[in-house]
Parts: sequence; C-alpha cells; structure tokens
Amino acid sequence: MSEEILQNEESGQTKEPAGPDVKEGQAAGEKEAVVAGVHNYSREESYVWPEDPRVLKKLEWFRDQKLGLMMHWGPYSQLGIVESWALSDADADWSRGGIDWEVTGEEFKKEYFNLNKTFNPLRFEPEKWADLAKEAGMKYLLFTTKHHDGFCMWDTQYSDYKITAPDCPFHTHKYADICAHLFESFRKRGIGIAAYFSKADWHVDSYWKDDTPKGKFKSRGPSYRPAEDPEEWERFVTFTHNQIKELATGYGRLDAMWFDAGWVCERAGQDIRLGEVIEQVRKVQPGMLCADRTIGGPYENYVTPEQCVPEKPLSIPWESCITLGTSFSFRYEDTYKSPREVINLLIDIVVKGGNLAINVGPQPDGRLPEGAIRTLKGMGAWLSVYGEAIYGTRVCAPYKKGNIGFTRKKETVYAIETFAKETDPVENTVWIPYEGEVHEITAMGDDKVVSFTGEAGGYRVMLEAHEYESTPVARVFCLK
Ligand code: FHN
Repeated sequence: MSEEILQNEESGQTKEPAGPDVKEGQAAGEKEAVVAGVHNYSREESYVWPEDPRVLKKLEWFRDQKLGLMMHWGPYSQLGIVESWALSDADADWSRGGIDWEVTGEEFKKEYFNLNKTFNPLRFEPEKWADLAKEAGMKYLLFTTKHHDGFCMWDTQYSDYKITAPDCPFHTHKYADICAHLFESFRKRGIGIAAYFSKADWHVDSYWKDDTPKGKFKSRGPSYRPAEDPEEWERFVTFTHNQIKELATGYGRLDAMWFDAGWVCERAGQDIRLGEVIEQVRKVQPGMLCADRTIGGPYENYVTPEQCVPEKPLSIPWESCITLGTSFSFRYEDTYKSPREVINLLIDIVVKGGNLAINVGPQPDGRLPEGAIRTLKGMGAWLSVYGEAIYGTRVCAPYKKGNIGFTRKKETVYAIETFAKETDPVENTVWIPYEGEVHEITAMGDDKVVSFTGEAGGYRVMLEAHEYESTPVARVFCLK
C-alpha cells in the first residue's frame, strides 16, 4: 500500500513523490501530512525536546528498546485489503486497487462498515502472540486500538462500533476486549505498550456524516468544515478526548500513545487540542510518550519515518515503522522479509540512533501468518546471541562504513559486519574502519579474543579459518 517516500538527506523531510494534489474536501494540511496513505516525518529542526523530566527519562527508555512489534488488526483483515483507506472516496484511486469485486463506492463503504458483523477471530491467543514477541526480541508492542475506520478494539463506552458490541460475534469470547488481553499478556513478559490511535474516525457521525453539501462523497478529512460548524467539531473533540482518556485510565500502564492521521491538526483546521488531553493523561500515566506524527512541537516526542530509513543518523528520538510483509494489514499469501533482511534493516536503523517498529498484520482467524512467525523466530535467534550490540546502545562515529556498522554502550564499541545476501563471501580477515583507541577485540558469539593489527584508519582483524554452514546474517566484534 505504501509508496516509497524519497528521503531528503539533510532535513529528513520527505520529498513527496508526485502524489495526489489536495483533493476536493481535503484541507490544505492534508496533502503535506499523508501522501498515498503514507506519512512523511517531521524535520529534525522542528523537534521540541520535552521539559517534563519524566518524559525525558521515558525517552531514554524508548531509545534503549530499539525494536518494537507493530500490529494492524481489525475487521478489514477479513478481506485482505488495505486498512481503512478504501473507505475514502477521495483516495479511491490508490486505495481500492484491492477491491476486485463488482461493487460501487457506496456499496463498498456499506459492506466495509458491516465487516464488524462477521469479525470473529476465534483462534486469537494473546499469550501465544506475547510468547512469540518475546522470543523474537521485541521490547514493545505498538497496537492499533482504533484505525481511521473507527472500529474500536477495546470495550469503549463512547462508541457501539467496537469489538465488544452485541453485533460483533467476537463479543462473547473470553478475549473479546482485545486491547485489555493483549496489553496484559505483553506487559506480563516485560514488553512495553504503545497504543496506536487514529485521530480521524470515519465511523462517528461527528466526523463523517452524509447531510453535508458534499453528500456521500468522503475524503480523509471531516465531511464538513469545522470552522463552519464548531459545535459539531467540539462534539468530535470531546468524543476523541474521552476515548484517549479511557485507554489511558482503564488499560494499565501505557509507555506511549502513537497518534496517526496527521491531517487532523490545527494547521489543517482540525484542531483536537491533543496537548490538553495528553496533559490530563500524564496525571495518571506519568512520563507517557506522545507521538503526534508529522505535527512537530511538544507532543511529537519522537518522529516516525514510515516504510523508510533516514539517510543519516538523527540526533532526535525516532522510530521507523516498516511492514514485515507488503502491507500494514493482513494480506492473503503475502510475502515476508527474511530474518536477514529485517536484522540488516534493524542494524541500519540502530547505527543511526533509531528504533524499528516492524509491523505484522494478524489473520482474521486470530492467528499470525506462518511466514511472519518464521521471520520473527529467525530474528530472535540472531538477537539472542548479538542483542547486546543492539539494545541500549547509542550512535557511534563513523556509524557506518561499507558493511560495517558501529554502536556504542558505555566503554564498548560494537562493530557489526553485515552480509546482505546469503551468497556474500565470509572472509577470515575483517577491516574495521574505526579510529578510536582499541586494546582488545573479541568476536561475539564465541567470545574469543581475536588477533588484530592497528593501521592507518582502522584495525585489521585476523580470524581463525572457519567453515560456515551458511553466510551469517551479521558478525559482531566488541572493541574495548
Ligand atoms: O494511514 C495510516 C496507514 O493506514 C497506516 O496505519 C500507517 C502506519 O504507520 N500510518 C498511516 C499512513 O501513514
């Protein structure tokens, strides 16, 4: 679903592909925020460091985690199509490609909004998901509590469009309050919790309604101009604040709330006064991080490149959200990145000071796709041996040269030699272009001290000849 966004090296600001112009009904800010369904990310220069010491402390916790499991799950998984976006008539040109049956836009929207009446993931076992996430080396969960379609994966008291409503067959299941059981299962295993929440809600009538001049045609923004109907907009703001507070007070400790739908913002005339509710929330969730994507300012505590990795290290907290398959939502017969691809991606991100939120779209029956499970297990196998060079580290100059990436933790520098392809040759001598002072080098894995010579510009490591069954994903050397 997501178009690749071209990254501008200096600013980190995206050069948007020739995406859709500001379409009819979209506020000016909408085009800048999301192009073909993909958010760009805020400029490093516009970042505002939080003043609350508890938030600053939580940011250091966040920067230590490095790896999160993002999950997009909702009734749309039954169709194997893009999450929510096909509902927006103004985005139909790119979002309805997966709609390959004879329906009109109006009929499709009705059918989509009725998917809750058949959503029944009977094979959902949150403990199994949490065990797998732990095995995969995940340090936090980023879960879609509500996507743009407005369907709530928790027992909200502010909407009947929810997993626990009588018209959703899953409401009788012991795990019906999916967010409650997922958060508890992951938290029990020491995994952090970040709640994804869409600021846009295409189901609630205070955002989308039909009795407007545009009639049934819908774009990603509200079906009316908030400035022309402030009472309606205030109803939407109250509804949104109530749901955010509900998640923050009834579902245990939240380490972060991650706000999607960047077009819902003051500069686009859609001010939901997010800061007001976050300050209230932080009275019960001290230090909770807030990622108000693409907005900048005090409530975007970290920036969130999507489906891309900045060219250079960023000096601010950041997290790339990237799909393990080809889509954030579940796709039938999807193809998944290999462990090698994901670990190389993680290394590329961590040497630049960021986190990776790798996304898996669960199946409509409640299981995770087999291909995703295989890769997650493969990731965990590598991280169980070399995770020390990833978790809790920070950027280390020259951060990356050739296929050698660098991280640092206290007095140790880690040189990570990556092998992008399983056919890459594995040499017995390794050139490490690091110019700091080094007295000892050990090879992680067997923790053997290795021979090396210091030369201009770096160190040459001489390893004992070793027959590898297959090219390793990456080798790690500890420089002390
Ligand atoms: O519109 C959403 C999209 O559906 C998906 O949730 C991604 C995930 O980061 N965020 C928005 C697009 O940038």
